[in-house]
Amino acid sequence: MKIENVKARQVLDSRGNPTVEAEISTSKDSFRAIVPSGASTGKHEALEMRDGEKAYSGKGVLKAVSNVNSFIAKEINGKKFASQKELDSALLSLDGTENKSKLGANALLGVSMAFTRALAVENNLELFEQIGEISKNKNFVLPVPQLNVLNGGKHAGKESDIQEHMLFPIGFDSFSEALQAGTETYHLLKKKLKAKYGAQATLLGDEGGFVPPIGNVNDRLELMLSAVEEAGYAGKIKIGLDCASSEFLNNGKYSVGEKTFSSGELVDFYAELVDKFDIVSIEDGMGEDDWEGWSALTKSLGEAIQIVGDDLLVTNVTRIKKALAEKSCNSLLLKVNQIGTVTEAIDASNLAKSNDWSVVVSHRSGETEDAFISDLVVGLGTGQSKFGATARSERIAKYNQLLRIEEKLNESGSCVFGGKTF
Ligand code: 2PG
Ligand code: MG
Repeated sequence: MKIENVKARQVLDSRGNPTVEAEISTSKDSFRAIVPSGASTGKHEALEMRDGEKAYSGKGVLKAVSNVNSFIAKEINGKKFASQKELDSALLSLDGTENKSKLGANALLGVSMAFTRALAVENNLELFEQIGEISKNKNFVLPVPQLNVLNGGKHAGKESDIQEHMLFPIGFDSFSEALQAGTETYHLLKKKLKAKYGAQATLLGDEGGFVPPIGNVNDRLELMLSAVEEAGYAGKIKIGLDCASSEFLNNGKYSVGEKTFSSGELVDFYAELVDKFDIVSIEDGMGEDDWEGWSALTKSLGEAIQIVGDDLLVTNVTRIKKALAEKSCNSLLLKVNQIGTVTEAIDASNLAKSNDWSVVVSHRSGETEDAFISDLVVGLGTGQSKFGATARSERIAKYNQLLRIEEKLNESGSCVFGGKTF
């Protein structure tokens, strides 16, 4: 496929921060993609290039945009690329650094995702089918949606706190039923919060979850479970946490709310929570470089629940290999912008899957209308997504695209739902 032209522009994300949109033209059409952006960013992620100048308080991305319009355009305009890998290899050698610090992972990723869209149309495929081709996966699977209904930590302006409290609707036969049950529970939770704490408690955080004034994680989980029960889904909707614990780790100590824990004490704290509540998954329970803590956590809970590595792994094959060797976790959180190209993200997913880990395809807290990750999760067939609560259009765009894909797969009689059991 020949790329006639590539260009980029600065657009805004769901927090009103600038981000990169890339656009590739081929003989068939023009194809766009927008890059997401995190807040509780892992320190080992590929570099997100920001201008650091006056505009948008330093958050402008005009340098990354200009890297697409100059360096990348010069390299790929008018050239033919036979595969995703060929294009991404060209981008990687153009950048030439380990963490994409020359051109910016945000410059590379926009072009890489727009190319996948162009390739799909060139091959007369849906985007999820094209991703299946690239990743050599033939089993398209609709994911169990992890719904982040209570926001904390950096997504809610509270640093020493668990970041995400999620509903896991696992006891259902289809994605749309799971989405409905999760959404009904989300609405019921809103009612309960309003009745108990007033309307203020139902304001939304960055990922569409509520930010109630409930300091204690036990109280929050109790409230969630009571909403699950009242909605009529006891046992069918479980609970998951993303602790994002690097954010509350200081000088080797973890502070959650009023309490301070050593690494070992934190493992015991989680074990108690798992015991008390219906928790099936803990993400970033330990800090991004606390390898010992991760191994201890997985040793203690890894047989019973999913232990997900996000900031620990940063969708990076080298870190995943280390985590496999050290038995640090049993699940990969997959974020395309942590690594910077579609090919590398797919390699990370395939490595995790081939080692019997589960894989959760994830949004960022700063998102846009681009629903690429919906096709990604189905195309990779990983069976789990983390796209936030069912509110705010940047999250809903993903859920609605999953509903369209579900309809399509149902029509062909090949719709499968749900991931590896945990
Ligand atoms: C996370 C993500 C997404 P952020 O920690 O998993 O929920 O948050 O994009 O802010 O890193
Ligand atoms: Mg996380």
